Amino acid sequence: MALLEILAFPDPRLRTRAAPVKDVTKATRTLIDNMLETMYAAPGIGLAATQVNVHQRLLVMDVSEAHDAPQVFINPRFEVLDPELGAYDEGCLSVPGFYESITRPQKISVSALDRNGSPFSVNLDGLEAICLQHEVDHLNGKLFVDYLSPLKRQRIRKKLEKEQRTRA
Ligand code: QAP
Ligand code: CO
Repeated sequence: MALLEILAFPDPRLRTRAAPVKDVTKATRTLIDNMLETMYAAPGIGLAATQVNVHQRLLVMDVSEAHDAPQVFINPRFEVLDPELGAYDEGCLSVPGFYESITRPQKISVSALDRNGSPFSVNLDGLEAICLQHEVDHLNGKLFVDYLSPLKRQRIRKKLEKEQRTRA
C-alpha cells in the first residue's frame, strides 16, 4: 500500500470533473486501498479520487469512531429523500485547517458500485449523508468553500497560498 499526495485548494486540478469508472479492475482496488490508507493516515473521514489527482468517479469514507468501517462508492449517484437541510461544520483534507458551517439535505439514497463492481443502494443520514455529498461534490470539481461568501473563500485561498509558498 502507499500514501498518496493530496491536492490542496486552490490547485486547479481540484476543479476537474471526474469520468465514470468503466471497469472495476485490480488497479481500481489498488487505488481504493491506497486512498483508504491515505484517508486514515491524514486522518480524515472521506476522500474523493479527485483529491489524489485521479479523475475517476470513486470515493471512500469512514465516519465510524473506531475507523473500522470503510465504505467505497464507485460511480455514486444520490437522490435526496428528505429535503430538510441541516448544518454541519465541514472540513476538507484539501482545505487543511479550515472548518465552516455548510447546510445540506440530511437524508439521501445512494446507488453505486462496490469494490467488486457489483451495484448496491443504501440510504444514508447524519454525517454519512453529509460526507457522501461533500465527496460527490469533489468528483464534480466542487469544494465546500464554494458554498461560502467570496470574501471568506478569498481569505482561505490567500492563507493557504501563503502556507504553500513557505512550505515549498
Ligand atoms: C469531508 O473531510 C467532510 O482541515 C471529509 O487539518 C468533513 O476528512 C465531510 C481534515 C466534515 C463532512 C464533514 C481536515 C484533517 C479532515 C483538516 C475530512 C485538517 C486535517 C477532513
Ligand atoms: Co473534501
